Amino acid sequence: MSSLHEKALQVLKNNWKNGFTIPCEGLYPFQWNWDSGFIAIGWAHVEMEWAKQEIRSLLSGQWKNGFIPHIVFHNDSDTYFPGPEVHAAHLSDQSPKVKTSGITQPPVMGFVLEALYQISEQDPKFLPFLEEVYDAVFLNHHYFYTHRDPAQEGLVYICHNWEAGTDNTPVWDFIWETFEVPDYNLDRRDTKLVDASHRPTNKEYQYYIHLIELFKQWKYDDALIAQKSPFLVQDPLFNSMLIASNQSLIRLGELLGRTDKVSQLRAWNERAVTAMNSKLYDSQQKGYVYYDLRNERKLAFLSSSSFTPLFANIPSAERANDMMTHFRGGAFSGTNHENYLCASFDPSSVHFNSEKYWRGPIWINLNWLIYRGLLAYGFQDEADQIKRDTLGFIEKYGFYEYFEPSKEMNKTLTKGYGGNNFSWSAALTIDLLTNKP
Ligand code: 9WN
Repeated sequence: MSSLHEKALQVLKNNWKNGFTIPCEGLYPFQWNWDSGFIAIGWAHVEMEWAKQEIRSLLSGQWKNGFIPHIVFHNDSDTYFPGPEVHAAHLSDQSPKVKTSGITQPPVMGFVLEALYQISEQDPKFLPFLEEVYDAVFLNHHYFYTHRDPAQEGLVYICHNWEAGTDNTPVWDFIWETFEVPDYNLDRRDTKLVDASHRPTNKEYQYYIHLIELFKQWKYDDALIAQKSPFLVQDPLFNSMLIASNQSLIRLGELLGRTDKVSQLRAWNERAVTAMNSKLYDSQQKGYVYYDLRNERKLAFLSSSSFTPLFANIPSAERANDMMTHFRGGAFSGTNHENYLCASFDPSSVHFNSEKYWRGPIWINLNWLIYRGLLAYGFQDEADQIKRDTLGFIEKYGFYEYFEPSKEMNKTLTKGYGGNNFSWSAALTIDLLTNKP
């Protein structure tokens, strides 16, 4: 085991709380949904039982209707705002006994299950675990396609920026412009724990909290949210994760003989891929963009999310090739390749900020998704580059939450941005180091 691998494992071990892994000590002290998916992939390489346990713990927070929350509060902590009392998920008649939030995150669990099975080298001993959790993950997809797609287009919406995972992308600025928020009393802890200039502003947090307050008024009723939420967006990353997970659940369902579920997944998936390509692809931007369902307009901005459809086999080979211009002396690489891959927001945009949470810095999970997508399409050079850039950051600075894209600025930097000893940075490093190529 290389020393980087050992260091990564140590980060995961330190963040393991006997049954689940927190993303980051202090900053994120509970179990997070998509973090747990990436973390399980890391655990699977070293301790498969812990990977399984990570997923079981997340699913213990699943609601009766199949919804999986973005946070499960198994434990108490006073280092995070907003905690369980602010989310107040008990207001919904669908919520479970354990405390959870009432919003979700990108649905990675389907493809994570398949990744675990591959890491086990298709070990038949893994199948009982698949049997155990398959229906719960299927039910989650059923929830999305029956509660989050009012026009039955094949694309699901998110109703909160924290559902996107890319929580403070400049794209949300254009949603915030469309409504007013009261002045909430914020009890933020994040800005005391890490450099406040890397985090969202208080004004932005007012919007985040206001949406939660609205959902609570509506008792987290999906029909009311669809009817009234000022934030209702079809997001390219979120839908790509659902589509990639559909495809994994189809393959795993065939293995388990779940014929009816496989047929249903195929039907959802076919419609979803068609809708992604017809509605969210922007041929001028050469990438997948956002659709503001509430205000019926395209938000044609490029972010790292714009490239994640590669991971879900969505674009045609020709379209995928067009998307590569951004990495070949285009906006994301920089004309003279002055940026590392892949900034979380278009570096040529006036809204780009290289240091601030999701407004420009590089995140390891997005890089991992794009790396896998590039490989799948045969873009070997770009895949090699993004892998090199990713591991280069980790080797130089350690397991930070996000990193500076500009090569010039990196000459004088001594650390990454946001939290340190961040679990998915460690887990996906293990995967990148272990998996060939
Ligand atoms: C809100 C845990 C999470 C990630 C998100 C990341 C950040 C939370 C926050 O941390 O969001 O969910 O409080 O900022 O943006 O992607 O899952 O690591």
